Amino acid sequence: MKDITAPTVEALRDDILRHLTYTMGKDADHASVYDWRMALSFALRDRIVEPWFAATRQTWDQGRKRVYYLSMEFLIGRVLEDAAINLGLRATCRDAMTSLGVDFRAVVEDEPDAALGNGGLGRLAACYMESMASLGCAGYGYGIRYEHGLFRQRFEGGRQVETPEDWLKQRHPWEFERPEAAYEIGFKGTVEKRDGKSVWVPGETVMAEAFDMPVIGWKGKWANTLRLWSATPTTLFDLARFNHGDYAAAAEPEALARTLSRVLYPDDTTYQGKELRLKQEYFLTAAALHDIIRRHVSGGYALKDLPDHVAIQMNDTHPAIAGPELVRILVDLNGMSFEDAIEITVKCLGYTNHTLLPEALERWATYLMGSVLPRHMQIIEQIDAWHLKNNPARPHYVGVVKHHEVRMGELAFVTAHKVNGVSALHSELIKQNLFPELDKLHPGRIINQTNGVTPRRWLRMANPALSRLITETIGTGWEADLDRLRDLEPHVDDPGFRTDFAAAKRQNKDALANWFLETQGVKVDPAAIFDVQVKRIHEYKRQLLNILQTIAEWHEMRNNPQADYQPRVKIFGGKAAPGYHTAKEIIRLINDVASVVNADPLTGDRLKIVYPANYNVSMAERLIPAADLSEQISTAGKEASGTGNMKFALNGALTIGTLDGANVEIRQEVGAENFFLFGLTAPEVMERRKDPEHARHAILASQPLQDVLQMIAEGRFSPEEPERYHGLVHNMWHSDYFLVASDFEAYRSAQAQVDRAFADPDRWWRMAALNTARMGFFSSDRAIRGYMAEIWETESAL
Ligand code: 26V
Repeated sequence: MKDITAPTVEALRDDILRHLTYTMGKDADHASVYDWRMALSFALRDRIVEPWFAATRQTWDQGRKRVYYLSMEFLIGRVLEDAAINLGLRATCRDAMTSLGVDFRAVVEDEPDAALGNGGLGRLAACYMESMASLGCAGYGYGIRYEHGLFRQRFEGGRQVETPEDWLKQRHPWEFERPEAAYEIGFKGTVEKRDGKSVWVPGETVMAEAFDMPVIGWKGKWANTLRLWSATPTTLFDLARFNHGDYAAAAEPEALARTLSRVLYPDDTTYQGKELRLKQEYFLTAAALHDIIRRHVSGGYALKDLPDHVAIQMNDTHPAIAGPELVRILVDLNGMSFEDAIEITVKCLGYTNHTLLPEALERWATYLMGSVLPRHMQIIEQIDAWHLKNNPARPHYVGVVKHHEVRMGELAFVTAHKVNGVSALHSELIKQNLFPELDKLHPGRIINQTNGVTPRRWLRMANPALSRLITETIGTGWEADLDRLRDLEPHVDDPGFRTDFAAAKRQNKDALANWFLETQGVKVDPAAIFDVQVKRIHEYKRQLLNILQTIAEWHEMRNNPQADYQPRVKIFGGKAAPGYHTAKEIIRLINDVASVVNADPLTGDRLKIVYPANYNVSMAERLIPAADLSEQISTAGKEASGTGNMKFALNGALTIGTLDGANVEIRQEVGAENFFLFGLTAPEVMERRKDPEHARHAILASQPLQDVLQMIAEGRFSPEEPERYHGLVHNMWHSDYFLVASDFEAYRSAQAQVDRAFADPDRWWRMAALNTARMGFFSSDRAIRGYMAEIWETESAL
């Protein structure tokens, strides 16, 4: 085993050359970066297969309980370097490539991101897969192998333009096709009664075909599987129609099926009752459940013992049809009683809620559910009735089916034994605001599991400079035991350590500044504060607050050029949902302001704005290690947790933020004195909204904000179309639901505190290093241990 996971540079080089020759059919003289990447990926992949088989074998032999993580999104990003890191082979890979005359970084960066997710929810699923593998938690991820991941973003005249993403145009070397693992999935049709039993006769069917990706844990001690389903037609071709010359119609069954796994829905803002989305959700869930049951039965176990062997986690409500589907499998296909089936179902299922935004909560019209999944609609009614019968105190307005809609949150709640929020604040708000009645009927069912991020990818891989310093200072082992970062604490009083810490940050900032120059054509001062806000563009995340404050700062610099300003680079990144008009206006405003500010000789290097297009996992890996300041400024009560906030603080950025999501816990951990807090709290937000004139009052109380809004309204940043932002400005005065105006002055003074702290390097680098030292809690290993103990009732195999 040892020589498999720890080859010499020469041995790895031989493997690479062998794959280049025999897998890629290329000789070294004519190989492209792509060929080298494939050859290296296959050479590395060979070394994952053994531990992967070993883990699978051990799980079977020991009859281990398996965890199944069902998610419509897995935002994996690149795989090659992460695999190399976890196998302990990054340096070996680099040296092997160098010895072949190939630039390792160029090879790594040639890999397209697997962007099978929108944002936080999908990236969390990817971090959790990595932690489960690192902890030896036997598990599978189940998702969809979208042919096209999240759209690519370009800017044209400052506006977002979307183009399709095409990660599978090239071969993805990390997947194994499994034609033998295929299931027929039905839709529509009718429900018939035969001998008193319900039989669903689908009107449409597709095949779900499996593609497996190994997920290798830290040091290669364990590996799990991410199984992604691809839709293929059950009948390939309508030969009769083809022979009649009707070629388009002949290909219809194929086109219909492939549509199912064609694209990821790019909208995580507003729920829309789209039939295709419901079909995707059922497609994933049904394929996963059939696979789970087949594995259980082939292990020789009885269906009644399912909860002893199987834990299924629903990542938000997207796979919440799992409850009805499992009941259907047990009752209709296996003759179990409904009472027994629902009991087993509840014991197996867990539900994680990721949002309180009412517009993002899934509800399906009963007519749509009844038409796409007629048998499931009956079972949903039955589950609702069963729940009411067992809970006669349930208020009349509470239920799974209400006003001709199926509420997926309520369905997930009543079919799960545990429901969890993703930060302490969020979990409290679930109890108080989202499911207060169900919480009373089922005390203890709602629990908290604060999110976490994998330190392997987000510190060790993304930030080699800081990782090296950490290892030099406290030794190895922190990657798998992040609480050990606390050992850094005594060193923050050592000026030499602080200098080294600052130097590591500077190295990352220099690299980012070069990248900005090369790719964005913007020259920035690497000594300036790198102030970063990267995340999906949403009104509640308040990128608008950030850009309005930036304008105010610029205005002040121009009016008072002598004053002592800390130079700043304001960095933005993120995509807007294609149909989210306001978010797209905010993007355009940021770009318009950047054009004006960046060209202003009066402010010059003291203020720059950079907004590189197409923010994704790989760009996050570049930006986060180079950040000084992390913007986490959502309206309190709206951000369920945030995970970017954790990645920044772990990498030694200070946070400017509201008391929202996991910011609350981050501040507790790193210390209030090492966090720039501002803004209304969640209860204050509710209170403030009761004043219908809150926006006008707040604007009138701030001269700088009035000036900023006036500049925008006059077309200062859109001279060719002065009225471009009249809608935005009007909304600020007359609605401002997300309380940008109410928090504006508090935000501005917090930014002034940032300036003062940055002007004192001793103080700043002490604070920054303390952030890194105290972020151990936010490892996804801690989070997964919590899920294992409190939801999945399973133990590590290591
Ligand atoms: C909703 C929908 C609606 C249908 C179309 C596709 C789609 C995709 C995603 C969503 C919900 C997104 C919810 C989400 O991403 N929540 C984020 O979850 C993170 C991980 O828990 C958390 O850190 C963020 O605060 C939270 O916004």
